[in-house]
Amino acid sequence: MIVKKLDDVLGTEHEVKGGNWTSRRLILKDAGMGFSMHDTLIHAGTETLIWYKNHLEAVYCIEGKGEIEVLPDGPTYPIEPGTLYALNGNEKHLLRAEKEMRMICTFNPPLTGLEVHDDEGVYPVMD
Ligand code: 9YT
Repeated sequence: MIVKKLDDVLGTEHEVKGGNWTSRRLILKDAGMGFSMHDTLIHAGTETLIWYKNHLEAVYCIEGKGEIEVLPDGPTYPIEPGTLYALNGNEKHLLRAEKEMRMICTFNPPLTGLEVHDDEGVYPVMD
């Protein structure tokens, strides 16, 4: 069994700063769960291009306010606490935060821990 607190991750290599966001990675591939789980802050006033070609991601907002625009033609959905979105089609998207958003993110396959986005907003598959 794994029991962890956010404080255990803060200030370690698993607090990953991606420019527009800070991802606090709580469960990673080495935990053997088959998914990773992150407590992620999307900083206020930012717009981020993301395209997880190699991963499925589900995101649950617990704080803040923003929106997600599916590319290339929409739609755009508002995000507030209690909103979940699941990128079950590897959708390319723009994520905008009006107020800092705190998001619980799960990835399948799990991240190994140190991934950051490339220019297209993609995470590589790390083995
Ligand atoms: C919500 C989202 O996709 N944010 C970008 C960071 C990423 N989810 C992560 O690694 O926590």
